[in-house]
Amino acid sequence: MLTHTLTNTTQYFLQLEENFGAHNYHPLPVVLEKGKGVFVWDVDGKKYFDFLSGYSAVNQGHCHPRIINVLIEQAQKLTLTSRAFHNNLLGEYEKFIIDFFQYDKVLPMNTGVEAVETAIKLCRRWAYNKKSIKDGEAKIIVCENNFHGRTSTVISFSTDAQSYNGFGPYMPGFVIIPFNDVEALQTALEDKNVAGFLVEPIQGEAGVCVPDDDYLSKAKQLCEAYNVLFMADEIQTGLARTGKMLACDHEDVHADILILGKALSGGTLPVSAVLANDDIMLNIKAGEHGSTYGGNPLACAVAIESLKVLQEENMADNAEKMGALLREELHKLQSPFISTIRGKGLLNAIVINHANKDAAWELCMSLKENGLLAKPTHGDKIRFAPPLIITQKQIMECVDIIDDSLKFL
Ligand code: IF1
Repeated sequence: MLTHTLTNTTQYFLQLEENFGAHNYHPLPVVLEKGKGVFVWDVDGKKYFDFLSGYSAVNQGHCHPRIINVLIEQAQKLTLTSRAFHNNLLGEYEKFIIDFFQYDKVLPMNTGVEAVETAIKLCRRWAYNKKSIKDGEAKIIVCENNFHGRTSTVISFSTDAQSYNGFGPYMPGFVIIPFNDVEALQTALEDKNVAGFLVEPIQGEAGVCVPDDDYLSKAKQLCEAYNVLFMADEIQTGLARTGKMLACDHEDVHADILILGKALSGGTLPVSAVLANDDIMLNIKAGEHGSTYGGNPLACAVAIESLKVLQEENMADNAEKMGALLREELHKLQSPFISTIRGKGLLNAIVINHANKDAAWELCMSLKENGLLAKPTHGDKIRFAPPLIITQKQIMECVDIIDDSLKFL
C-alpha cells in the first residue's frame, strides 16, 4: 500500500470544509483549483486525469473554450429575467433543443432532480386529463436501485438505504419493480392507475448496470400498449456519454418524456430540461409549474453551445471508440482484483474483488497519487467516466496508471 501524505495547503482546505460545511459527502482528499479538457490540477499544482467528469456533467471537457466564451459574453449582457418577462434567448433555445431531440416542446429547469420532479408532475397531470385516472390516484413505476436525485419525493422511491432512511414521511404513488425485467413491468402495467414508467437507460449510481440490448425497446412497446408514458432519465446517460447522443438511441427508442441535465451546460451551470410532445406538455398551464432560474438567458445560451459542441466535435463517436478501447485494455490487465468490467461508451465501472473491504477506496487513493481521479461507489465499484474528448494515447496512459496502481493493493 502507498502511504498518502497530504500537503499543508490541501489540509487547510479540507479542514475548512470539515469545520464549516455540512458533512453530507465523503470526497477523496484532493482539492482542485483548475481544469482544462480531460485534466484537473490541485492546489499544489499536481495534474490529474479526471475519470469522473463531474458525474458526467463535464462531458465536453473542463472549461471548453466555446462554452466558456458564450458564458462570458452572455454574462456581460443579461443573466436573468425570471419568467415574468420574456427574454431573447429562451425561444431560440427552445426551438434549438426541440429540433435537436425531435419533440414538440421543452420545459426548462435547473438541477437534474427538478427535471425529474417536473416529469413526475407532468405525467400525473397527463394521466388525470387524458387517461381519466381519478385525481390523486396515479401511480408511477420505477426500478430497484434507481437514482433520480435527492428531493423528498424522489427519495421516496429510492431503494438505497443511505438516500432513503430517516427522511420520511414519504410520497406515495410509486411502484418499484426490478430493473431489466420486462415481465415485472408487464405485471405492474396491469394496474389501471399506472400513468408512467420512469427509468434510467443505464443505472449509474447502481454501478453502471447496462440492461439487455432490447430492454428499453420492449419496455417502450409495453408502455405504448398500456397507454402509459415512458419517461427516460437521461441526466447521466445522455448527451453523448454512452456513444450515442442519448442512451435510448442505441435501441431507437423515443421516450414520451425525456429528462436531461448535467452536460446540458458542459459543467458550467445547473441546467436541466424536460421534453415532450404537445399532447403531454400542454397539460400544464400558466402558473402551474416553474422556477425562478429555469430558462434564464445565461443557461439558454450555454445550453445551445454545449449541445453544438457535442455534435460538431463528434463526441458520441469518440465516446463509443474510446470506451471500447478502455474496456479492452482493462480486460488485458487480467487483474485478479477486478471481477467485472462493464459499461457503454465512456460510462464504465469496474468491480473490485479483494479481501480488504476498503480496497476500492485504497485503489482510488493510489490512482490519485499516480495522477488519475476516480471515486468508489457502494464500497466495491469504481466508475471510469472521463470527458468525451479523451484521446487514444491518453486512454493508454490511463490504463498504465491503473495497472501501476493495482500493484499497491
Ligand atoms: C450526488 C450518482 C452520478 C442522476 C440521474 C437525476 C440525478 C442524477 C440519473 C439528479 C444525479 C448524481 C448526483 C450526485 C451523485 C450523482 C451520481 F453517483 F449518484 F449516481 F452521477 F453517478 N438522475 N446524479 O444520476 O441530478 O439534481 O444532482 O442535478 O452527489 O447526489 P441533480
